[in-house]
Amino acid sequence: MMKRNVVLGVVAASVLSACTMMGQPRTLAFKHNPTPADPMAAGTAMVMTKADGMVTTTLTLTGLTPGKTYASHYHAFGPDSNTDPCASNGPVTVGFPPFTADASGRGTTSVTNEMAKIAGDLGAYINVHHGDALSVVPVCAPIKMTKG
Ligand SMILES: [Cu+2]
Repeated sequence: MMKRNVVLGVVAASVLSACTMMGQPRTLAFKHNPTPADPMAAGTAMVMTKADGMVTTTLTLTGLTPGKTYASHYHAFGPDSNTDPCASNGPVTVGFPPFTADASGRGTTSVTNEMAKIAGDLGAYINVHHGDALSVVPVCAPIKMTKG
């Protein structure tokens, strides 16, 4: 009986470590764009790839305008730059649910999508926009640094 419990414990531990490896998250840093909007804005995007081909991305932001609503997207590498995804002006490939910054300027949002939608140039960068003025983009997380 004692021996059987030990064996079960070893099996459980190895299953646990296999899961941890499969779901190893990748953390990307947001950088501030050359805009006076939300000068203290910063944060991370945590990208978790799952075995079923789905990807969950969670944005965690600070330094936003309290009470303001934000829109965030994955963008494809656009035509305006081949080396700076955040300046390339690419089309939206995946949208995050909008979120509103709390009283301390913090906000978070999360989306799950098929990996194929953000593979290669389709997932070049993540933008966070002012919800009421999409041309205002305080921060961007570059993902793919070179087009193609
Ligand atoms: Cu966008």
